Amino acid sequence: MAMKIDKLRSEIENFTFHNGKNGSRGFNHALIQLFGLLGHGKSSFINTCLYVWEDGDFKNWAEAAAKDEGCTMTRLTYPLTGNITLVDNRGYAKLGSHESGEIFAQLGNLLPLGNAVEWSKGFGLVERIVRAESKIKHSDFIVPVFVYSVKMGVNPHEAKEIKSLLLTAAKVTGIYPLIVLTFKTNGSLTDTMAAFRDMGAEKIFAFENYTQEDCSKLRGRHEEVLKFLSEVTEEVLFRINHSRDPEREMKERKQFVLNYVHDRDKQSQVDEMEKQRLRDKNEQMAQLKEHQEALERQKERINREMVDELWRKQEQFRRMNLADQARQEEELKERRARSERRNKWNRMFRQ
Ligand SMILES: Nc1nc2c(ncn2[C@@H]2O[C@H](COP(=O)(O)OP(=O)(O)OP(=O)(O)O)[C@@H](O)[C@H]2O)c(=O)[nH]1
Ligand SMILES: [Mg+2]
Repeated sequence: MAMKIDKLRSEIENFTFHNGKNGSRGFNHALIQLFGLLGHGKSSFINTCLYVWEDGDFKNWAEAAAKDEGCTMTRLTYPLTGNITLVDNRGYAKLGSHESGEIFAQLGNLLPLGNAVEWSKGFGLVERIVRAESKIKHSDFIVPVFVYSVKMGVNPHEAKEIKSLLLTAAKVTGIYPLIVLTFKTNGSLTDTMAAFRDMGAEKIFAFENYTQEDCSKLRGRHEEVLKFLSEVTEEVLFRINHSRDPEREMKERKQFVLNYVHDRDKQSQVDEMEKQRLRDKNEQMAQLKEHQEALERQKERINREMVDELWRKQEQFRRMNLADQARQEEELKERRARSERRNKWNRMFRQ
């Protein structure tokens, strides 16, 4: 079995673009560009590859996060052989078009290596692409590798987003991304594999990454990693054997990414306008409601005032009535007294 590992090793070791049927086509370096969501194990996968390749002690080369969230902020390179380099990347928080503009520019080899990755500021991406032109090595050949954790599972909505991300990545690089599944024993590997197959992925690899806590060398794991790397070299050779005009393809890719960024910016302007319209509408509704409430309050106040007034009038009327009654009683009393006095006089005269 050691034979198999040795064979894979020498395949990777001996890989050079000059093995291409039509020569190197101006390429001399394969960049294995990892991309994917935050904390899915990109840096750990680089550690795993370097650990297997160096075959020494485990080192946290790519500084995989101590916690589950991940932490890479910069696009850093890790040379494997003289011709193959692994490129780590900042993971994105969610699959969204803002972030993918940047990733497509990277995958199209339109941005320089070693720079900080700013997902949220899609603004200025075109300028950065233009400024990077002089720094880009046209001899670099990018192999896209999408890293996804089995632990996370794939729901149908995500599957749709990932599928379109992978397809765009394929358009930009000329290679359908290789899929690296991590955390392979932490969830349903079969379901995740099936989900990626449904998206159209053909090369799917599954790993349990070597980590600081889990780094005792396992032959199976070593072999899987080497198989992955040798697959990358085969993919590259196939691609350069079948590519007609690398320079023209590069130009087309750049145009594609620039169009993508342009469309995305236009879309986000449209979204912004729609949001503003909704905000205006909500504000108008709120004003209308306030107005109605004020009217309602006024109506209530007037009602209350009218009731008060009515009550006051009634009270006044009642009091007037009482006063009248009292006066009448007083008069009656007086009349009685008078007639009594009269009677008294009369009686006195009659006697
Ligand atoms: N058990 C297990 N743990 C893993 C595996 N891959 C990564 N981890 C752990 O998951 C955490 C995140 O891994 P990272 O490699 O930092 O993830 P990342 O994709 O580089 O994250 P960002 O750089 O933020 O995008 C770390 O604690 C790793 O040790 C795996 O296959 N199995
Ligand atoms: Mg990382």
